[in-house]
Amino acid sequence: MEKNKTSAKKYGKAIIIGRPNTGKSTLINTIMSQKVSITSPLPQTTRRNIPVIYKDERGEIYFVDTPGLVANVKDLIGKRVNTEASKSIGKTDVIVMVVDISREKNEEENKVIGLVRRSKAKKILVYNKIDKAVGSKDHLAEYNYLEEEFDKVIGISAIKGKNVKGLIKLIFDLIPARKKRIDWGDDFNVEDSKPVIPMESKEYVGEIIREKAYLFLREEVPYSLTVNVDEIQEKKDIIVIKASIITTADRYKKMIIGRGGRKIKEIGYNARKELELMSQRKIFLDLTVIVDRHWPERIVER
Ligand SMILES: Nc1nc2c(ncn2[C@@H]2O[C@H](COP(=O)(O)OP(=O)(O)OP(=O)(O)O)[C@@H](O)[C@H]2O)c(=O)[nH]1
Ligand SMILES: [Mg+2]
Repeated sequence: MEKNKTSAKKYGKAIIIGRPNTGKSTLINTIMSQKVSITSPLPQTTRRNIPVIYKDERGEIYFVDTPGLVANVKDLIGKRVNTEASKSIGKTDVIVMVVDISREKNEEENKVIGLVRRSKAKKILVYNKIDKAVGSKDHLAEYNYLEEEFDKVIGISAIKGKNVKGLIKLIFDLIPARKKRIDWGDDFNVEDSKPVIPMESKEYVGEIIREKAYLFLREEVPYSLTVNVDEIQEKKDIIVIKASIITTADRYKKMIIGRGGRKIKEIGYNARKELELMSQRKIFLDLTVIVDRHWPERIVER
């Protein structure tokens, strides 16, 4: 009995794509029941592909959360973000395309659909934010024409968790039954029932700080910044983290620091709180702001 069950398990890969801000990272966090990918109300929050493994009695799904595809690429970050999303599309079993039905469709969707068309993978169209857009307020009609290109269609609320279980079932249904577990590589320890955060902790801590910066800064500033964690020091009863927010100009630095240091304090306080909650440890966060006009040119491929 047990043996049969094991051989019927499914192992496959699903990538989550869509234009910026449709709720891809929120969805991945809900699926994993923990924060693995940062989210914010601003487009282009995710900057690189974030892989995670979902595991239950049915098998394993290797998910990749991708940066939202942008239509008019003007800057280096935008370019990089598009390349990241596109390169993830190869060799996947399932493509999960997330649209935000509370917003009008635009040319970014065309870019996404262009990519989807090129793939032979199974395809699921996800209508997200059904909690927000109901009845006359939604833009569902603008997306309906896409349905014929997809194997399955489902409406969900990533933030409320509505229908997310249903979506996971659809993914398992579309994953081919394989005889053997796939070796996902060294990044993952799937024997552990807890999902593994596949980032170096420095990177992950940096992402949490970046998320809080996005949250508390005015719109144009976030795109000019990146976060570098210089040091994580484990002491007996405290973890000391030294990090810098790197931005491209003095005026941004001023805005990040804020009057009397209020902004940076707010960012630091909230990042620290979240890190303490996650690690169940006391944390000292030493946050500085530096100007480096050239940081966007220096992002290296991972
Ligand atoms: N009302 C509502 N808001 C949602 C839902 N899912 C996500 N959001 C919000 O939409 C915004 C964008 O969410 P993200 O998960 O960061 O979107 P994303 O697609 O990962 O964006 P990029 O990484 O920029 O491509 C955030 O403010 C979320 O809280 C949902 O189901 N309902
Ligand atoms: Mg995202």
